[in-house]
Amino acid sequence: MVSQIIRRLALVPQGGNTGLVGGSVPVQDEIILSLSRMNKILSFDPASGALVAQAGCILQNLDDHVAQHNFLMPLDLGAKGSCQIGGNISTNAGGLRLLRYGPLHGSVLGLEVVLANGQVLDLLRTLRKDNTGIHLKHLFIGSEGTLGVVTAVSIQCAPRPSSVQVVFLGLESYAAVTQVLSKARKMLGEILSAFEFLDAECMRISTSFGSVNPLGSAPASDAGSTQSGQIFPFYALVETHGSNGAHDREKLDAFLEAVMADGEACDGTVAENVHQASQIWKIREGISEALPHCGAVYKYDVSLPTPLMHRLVEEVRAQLAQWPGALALGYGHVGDGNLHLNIVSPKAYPDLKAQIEPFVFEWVSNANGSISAEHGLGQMKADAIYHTQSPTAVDVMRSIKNLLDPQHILNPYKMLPKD
Ligand code: FAD
Ligand code: 2HG
Ligand code: ZN
Repeated sequence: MVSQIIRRLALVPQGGNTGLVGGSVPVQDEIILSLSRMNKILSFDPASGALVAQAGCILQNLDDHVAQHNFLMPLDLGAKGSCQIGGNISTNAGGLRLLRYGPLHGSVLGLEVVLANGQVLDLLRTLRKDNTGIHLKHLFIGSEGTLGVVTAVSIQCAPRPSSVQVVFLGLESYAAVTQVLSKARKMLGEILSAFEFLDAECMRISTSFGSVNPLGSAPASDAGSTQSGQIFPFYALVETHGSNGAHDREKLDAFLEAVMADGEACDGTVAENVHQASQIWKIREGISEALPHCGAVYKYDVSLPTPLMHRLVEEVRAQLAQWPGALALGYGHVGDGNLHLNIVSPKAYPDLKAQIEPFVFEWVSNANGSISAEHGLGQMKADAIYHTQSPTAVDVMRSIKNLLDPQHILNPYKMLPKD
């Protein structure tokens, strides 16, 4: 670190390199600082659920560790087998169960961070409550390695649910998705742990590359089949986490009866075992990995008022006719108002991005949404920050950057726009 200050060598902190906005990839000649060998679990307190670990620990390994004590990591995402907890914190990753366990700003108890001047900022406490001054840890959650290198983390884990139920529903319209969401919130209440949606295009692509549609003609256990049977315009994946199987199932059955009786869901299936539950999750989690098989992929990760989420996909779709083969598809964390709009195209059209991207960003901005809900800005979206943040807010961000990293050696060219 000291020689870096003298020589002003820039570096890019890199975790699992699963980020989707190029944050962990050098732009010029920056040195990659891999955290992979900082992979030790330092402590776990089964009384409080506080886990302390080095930043390079893989999320799945941490979850496996706390599972031995009947606890669960408070975040989960499709990249859990490779992403690292330091990367999760630096991107403020959202994921599949934010609806239930909240954002990392709530569950991170403390951090150890190496600053640009080489000092170690030790904030690695395990206290739930600590109002002694400014909460500095929050500066590093979601700042994408631009303010410091996270080297260790203390995080509040949640009790592992003894009862997990997973339901998959076929729906006729996006309006039905939002109606089913409100019913799930009301009728499942405290046990609701995830509410995800996908449209028909996502289902087609996910089932073409290994996932099986449990509402199609192929049996749910027939892994690897590409037979998807009837495709509904929309699907919802609803999950509950609870502590009493009989009670949770009763609530779930009442919810299913209501959504069927009111005509909001056309068809549905409840996972009867862990294998079926993971087959259903595979359809949802497999979308992102299936997309590159279709050719070029353009990714947008936006926050929008829930009722508007799929309208954006439809408006983008209407504009794609000029690029043969290009398709827009929508899915995501509808329970958090987070849409993943992806455009896939058999070949990369240079003008597609140039024309569609400003349209998407303006649309989101006019709807008071965010142009990056959970993936961050990295190098791909940094210049779009003004669609969501005011010039004053960006100025304050720059001042913080200049204070903590006056030489701009930590992940330069990322997150903040060019001057
Ligand atoms: P990297 O990609 O290595 O780095 C990401 C950023 O964090 C970079 O700017 C990097 O410089 C910085 N960084 C990494 N480690 C440190 C550190 N120790 N200190 C300081 N800075 C650091 N994201 C979601 O939010 N929700 C999802 O549901 C989700 N699902 C995904 C599914 C798939 C299949 C894939 C491929 C990605 C998904 N992502 C998701 C995106 C990605 O997995 C997350 O952003 C993840 O948190 C990145 O972790 P990482 O360790 O791979 O970080
Ligand atoms: C997900 O929720 C991830 O699956 C990835 O955030 C989203 O690839 C994407 O667009
Ligand atoms: Zn996501």
